[in-house]
Amino acid sequence: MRITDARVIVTSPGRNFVTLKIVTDEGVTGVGDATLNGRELAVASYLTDHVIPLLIGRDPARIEDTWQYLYKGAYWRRGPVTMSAIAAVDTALWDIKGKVAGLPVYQLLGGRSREGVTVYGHANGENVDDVLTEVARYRDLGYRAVRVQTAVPGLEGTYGVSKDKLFYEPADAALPGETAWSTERYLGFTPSVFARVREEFGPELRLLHDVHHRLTPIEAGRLGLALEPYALTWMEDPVPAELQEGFRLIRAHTRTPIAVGEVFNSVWDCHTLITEQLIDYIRATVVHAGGITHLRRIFDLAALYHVRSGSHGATDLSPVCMAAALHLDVSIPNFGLQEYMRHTPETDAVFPHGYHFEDGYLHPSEEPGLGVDIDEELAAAYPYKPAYLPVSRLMDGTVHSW
Ligand code: KDG
Ligand code: MG
Repeated sequence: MRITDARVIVTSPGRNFVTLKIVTDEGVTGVGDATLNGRELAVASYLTDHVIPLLIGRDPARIEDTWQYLYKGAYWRRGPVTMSAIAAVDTALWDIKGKVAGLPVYQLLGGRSREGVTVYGHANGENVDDVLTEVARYRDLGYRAVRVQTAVPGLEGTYGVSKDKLFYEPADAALPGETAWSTERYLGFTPSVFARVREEFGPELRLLHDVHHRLTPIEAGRLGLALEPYALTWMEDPVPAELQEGFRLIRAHTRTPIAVGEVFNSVWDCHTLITEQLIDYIRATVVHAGGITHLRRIFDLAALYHVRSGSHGATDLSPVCMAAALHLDVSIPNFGLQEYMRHTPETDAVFPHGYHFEDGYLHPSEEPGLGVDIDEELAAAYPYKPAYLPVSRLMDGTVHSW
């Protein structure tokens, strides 16, 4: 079997998605997600101009060799654009392999390690009463884990607190919007939110919180300590993670578990975090961390050091990425949690898929391959729209971390 064609499909059914479709001489096709929020066209060009010409004529069965060829052969390694492009190729090749074998991809990864994939949703609100209503909504939908975010009083626009419910769309403007940040207000307010949520929902519901890289390590230590009475499953992205050693300081000050990795694209972004046991959950994804092949390598390393998976699954990761994530989630030994933000009905129609939610769990498709496709005709009805993530500024106007 040979690859005869590969095409990049950019579509915006409510938000932008980039999808690679690989076609073979035997008519078997595979899809891979290549969406990089706010930088979609950079990955589309990387694929079209630099990767697709190298794929034509290759044997689609040689997944590992193709990965190594694209990673090592290009001289320029890593980075979100390169790794999202490699991820798209890798994911599409796993899809083809599953279809050729007549098996869902998780069977090729060793088969099931669990019955379902436990997911968490986002409860967010403008104030504590709003957020309590949202947590109740997720509990009533059957979710066993909920991420809780509340607008910080006195701040204009808190990142991660969306107006939409069930969806989450932070890339909302043709040029970046701005949000304000005050560490003092945030640290003073956030523990009181979790006190109310625990009081209302009891000890069993798993609670999570995303700091969106806004703190320094010692501030994160203080927040983690203040949150200890409310037994969070994790505190996410407490600090920007370029300085992996910085997490030693957080660890020294709190027993609140730490999750990080949604912006990581390689095992080299997290090897110190994992091997020094500075984190509890690694949140890297199929689309941004080199596909199923590389993400599995990261999860295998993590398993040796008591670190579980907790993959990012916001709406900017397409249903193709979600389908691929679920095959990994259900098969690896050290699965922790999977984020699950629902897609809009328009997105679901463009990406018909066989995975489904039931009773707090997502279940991968049982169809051969990934069990997801793209309706190219429908996709063409939604042209690309520039959309940026907002920039955060401190109260004095300084550009702040995100
Ligand atoms: O593209 C950025 C979003 O996916 C991100 O802000 C979502 O932090 C996020 C999360 O945990 O879902
Ligand atoms: Mg996050």
